[in-house]
Amino acid sequence: MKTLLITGAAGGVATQTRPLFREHYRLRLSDRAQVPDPTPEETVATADLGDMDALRRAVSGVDGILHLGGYAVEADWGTIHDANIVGCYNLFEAARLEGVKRIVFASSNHAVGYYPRAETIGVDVPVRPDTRYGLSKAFGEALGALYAYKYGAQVLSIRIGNVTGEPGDRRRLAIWQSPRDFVQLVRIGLEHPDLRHEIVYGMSDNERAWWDNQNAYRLGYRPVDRSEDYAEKVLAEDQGPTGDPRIDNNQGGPFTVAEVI
Ligand code: 15L
Repeated sequence: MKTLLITGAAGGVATQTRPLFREHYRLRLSDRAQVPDPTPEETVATADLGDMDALRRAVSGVDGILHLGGYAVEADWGTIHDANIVGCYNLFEAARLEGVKRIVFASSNHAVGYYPRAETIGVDVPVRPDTRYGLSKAFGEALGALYAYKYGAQVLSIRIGNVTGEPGDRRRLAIWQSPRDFVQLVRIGLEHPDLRHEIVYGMSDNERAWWDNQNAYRLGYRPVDRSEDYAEKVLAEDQGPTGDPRIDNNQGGPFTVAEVI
C-alpha cells in the first residue's frame, strides 16, 4: 500500500475524506494544529509550513502528497503570504529535496472568482482572483507547473468548489463536490500514468455548473454525485439575492467583496 501525506490534515476537507483515503493509502497526517482522532494505521507528522526541517521530515518517504495545508479563506496579506505563498513554496521544495514526485494541490474556485456566473469557463482562461486568498491559489497552480516542467514532478491542481456532505446554498449547487467525488479526483492526480501538470475543477456532476470540466473527464474523472438531488431542499431554504451584483453575479460570490486588510 502506498503512503499518502495529507497536509492541512486537521481541516474540514481532510477530516471528511480520511476514511475514504484509508481504503487506498497508508495515511501520514500533517498539520501545525492537532489532528483529530488518528487511527492506529495513521501516523501524524506535526509540521508548520514555515518550518522546512519539519516539512522535509513529514514529506520524506511518502509516495504522494495531497496539499490541503494553508489558509482556506480570505485573510490579511501577511497571513496569506506566510501560509499560502511561502508555505506552498516550502511544501513543493521539501518534496523536491526528498524526491517526492506526486503532488495534488488544493487550488480553489477563487482563483477565477471574478468570472461572471453567466459565463462557462474552462481551465484555460486567464486567472481572475477574487481575493488575496484566490491570488495565492493562482500562485500555487503556477508553482505546480514550475515543479512539473522544471523538476519532473507530476502535479494535479484541483480548483475546488466546496467539498461538503451536501451543497449548502444556491451558489454551492453549481460548485459542490461530494467527498467521494473529491477522493476520486485526487486519486487521478496520484495515480494517472501520464500526468505532468493539469488543472481541473473540483465539482460533482452538477447541472447548474458554470465550469467546463472536460479536462477532468479526459483524465478519467466520472463523478457519481449530483448537486441537483439536493436542489429542492437548498432552494426552499435560500435567502434569495443579496442585491449586490458583485456577490450575486460573480462565481466567487461573497469572496468578491471580502476585505481583510
Ligand atoms: C473555498 O476556497 C473555501 O476554502 C471554502 O471554505 C468555501 O468557502 C469555498 O471556497 C466556496 O467558494 O464556497
